[in-house]
Amino acid sequence: MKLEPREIVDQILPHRIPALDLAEAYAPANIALCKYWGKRNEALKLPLTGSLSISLAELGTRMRCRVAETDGLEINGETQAPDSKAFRRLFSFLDLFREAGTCFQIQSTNTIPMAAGLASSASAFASAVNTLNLLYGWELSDRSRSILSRIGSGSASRSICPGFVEWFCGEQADGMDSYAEAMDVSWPEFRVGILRLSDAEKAVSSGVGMQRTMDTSVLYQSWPAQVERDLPVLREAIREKDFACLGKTAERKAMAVQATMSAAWPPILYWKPESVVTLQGVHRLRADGVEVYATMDAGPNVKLLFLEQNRDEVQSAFPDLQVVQPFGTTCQD
Ligand code: 2P0
Repeated sequence: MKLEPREIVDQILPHRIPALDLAEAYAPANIALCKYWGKRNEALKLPLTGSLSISLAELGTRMRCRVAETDGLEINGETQAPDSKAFRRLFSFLDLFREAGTCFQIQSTNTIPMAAGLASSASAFASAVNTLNLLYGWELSDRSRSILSRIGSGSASRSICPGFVEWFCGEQADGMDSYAEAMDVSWPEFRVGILRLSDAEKAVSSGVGMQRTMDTSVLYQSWPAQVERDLPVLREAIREKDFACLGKTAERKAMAVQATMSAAWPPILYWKPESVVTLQGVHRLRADGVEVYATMDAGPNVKLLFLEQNRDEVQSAFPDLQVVQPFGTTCQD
């Protein structure tokens, strides 16, 4: 069996002839509650474990694609040079879908900072697939779009769906069983707070970071077994709306993934001093009886998990907090 990304894409696409000249679509960013960290196949972005996330409603990427004479990319109104990282990464992904000779002018608008551990690659690749789906008139299922997005960036597989989303690890070599699906749970009181501590681009990309962790961290050996134990706990906590269990499990997973990275060589430390101060602030709030939990990803920013009933206390402790309502509208304070 062929395992080249274009061959896999071929199995999914009905054709490669654009149906429209212009299309536009959106995908939300997502925050992992049980993290994806480690691949079994680099080219197809097949994970070593399953993962589970919450999609961020209005925080994400809107992408507009026009069939044109030449390729071009604008991100948040700024033209990107053809040799820039963002241009090369996006267009090598788009090459999987188009015939040679088809060119695209892309305008991408992010409502989240790029490459600062706030999952902008997830919403970027998922919005690209959603946009191409409209441009080409493919009418692909959520599952197919999740598989295609995953080939761009693993976590993008989860950005196809709203709310709580589980990405199944799968076991097939071609990755056709490694896709994400929304959980059938609505939790209107659930809040994610974003603390934007730094928008600077990270020194070690997620891809490089996870490979180095797998190759050199002695603590990584226990990671797959931990995920196997914690994923069902998290799933059940979401179904039962057991917030304390969800928060504790998610925070422990965030700390555990950082522990695996810290033990890599060279060590990977995405945190900034402000990240530590924030985590200690979360611990203090909890000690005062406020149910708030923290999670972090491949970056210095801290994301808080809490319920609407605790919003005032959390917001007065963290005045810069941007509160997202994953099952409602976004509030910016
Ligand atoms: C996650 N992260 O589950 C984890 C937690 C970062 C830490 O998925 O190599 O940008 O493109 O598949 O998707 C970031 O990884 O990596 C990520 P690639 P991606 O959200």
